Amino acid sequence: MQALLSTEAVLVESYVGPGEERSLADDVLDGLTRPFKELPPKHFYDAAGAELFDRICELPEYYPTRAERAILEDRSAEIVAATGAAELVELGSGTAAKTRLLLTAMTEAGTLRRYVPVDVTEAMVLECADALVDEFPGLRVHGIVGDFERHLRHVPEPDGPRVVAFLGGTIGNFTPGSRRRFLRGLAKLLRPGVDHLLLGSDLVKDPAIIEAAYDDSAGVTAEFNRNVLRVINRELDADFDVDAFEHVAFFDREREWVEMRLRAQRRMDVEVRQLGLTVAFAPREELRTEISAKFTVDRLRGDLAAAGLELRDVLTDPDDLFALSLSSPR
Ligand code: AVJ
Repeated sequence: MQALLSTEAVLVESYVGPGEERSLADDVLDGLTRPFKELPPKHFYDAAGAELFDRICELPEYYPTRAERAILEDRSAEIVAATGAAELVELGSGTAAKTRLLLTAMTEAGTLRRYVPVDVTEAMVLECADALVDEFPGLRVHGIVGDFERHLRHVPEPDGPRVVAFLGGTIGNFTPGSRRRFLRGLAKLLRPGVDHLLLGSDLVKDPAIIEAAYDDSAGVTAEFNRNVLRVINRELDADFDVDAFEHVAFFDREREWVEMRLRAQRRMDVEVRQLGLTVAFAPREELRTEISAKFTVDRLRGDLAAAGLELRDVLTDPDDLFALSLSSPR
């Protein structure tokens, strides 16, 4: 652990150090040597990828961000009243745009004490800590620079009634088994009878609406998808011809998830020099880059129950596009 900043109001600790890049190397070695090629979506988000994702959130077709914000605008006061939250722990906090709605409601209820953002991007955690202690007088921030899949044990002991927020629908990026395992890890941060999980989940709906959200007419999602190849080219000295890959997005009705893939438009041999690896692509061969699961309330309840969590409340937007759920350990 490295302490990056420590003042009266702000403490930021980092758990990502040299050697952490292994995760990309391991995922590429693992994922590109399989019979069905696959990469985990977390490597989309370098600076360019984070910017492309911000642009996605503004697209007319991409409804989840707007729908979730609408729920928070409407119901934050109710969430705070139901939980008595004094502390907000946020996983994948980013710029904390939607967080402010919750922190404001906590201020208005007179309960706000501490914000604990967890994010892999050091600059994000430092900048948002700095901004938030200015915006919310008396707030303390304990930031964790780390991967929410690996560093949850570094989240400090609770300081008052806690809400752990995992927003945006990112829970959909996990396959069903690892989703339940991850939720079990989250449940360990919560005390029965006191603390709550606030989980953002995209809902099952007309596949045409979902597919448009992941294949927008301006082509921003396609660029976001291809960006993972640029990350690999730069970080692992690879030579992907990025423009030779076509963006593919489709809703799998049986599994109730949307998949993004990159389809090779011709035969290719790609060198990943840092790994001493040559990866052959057949014409039209596809590389899966993301799954984003869509939920029914029943499925959500089942996944939470498997993690020892009981669903207390489901809040949706007027069009039933997206859900924020409140649950607590049994
Ligand atoms: C950030 C994981 C919630 O799955 O909708 C947006 C990422 N991928 N467009 C999602 C994403 C394509 C997004 N999450």
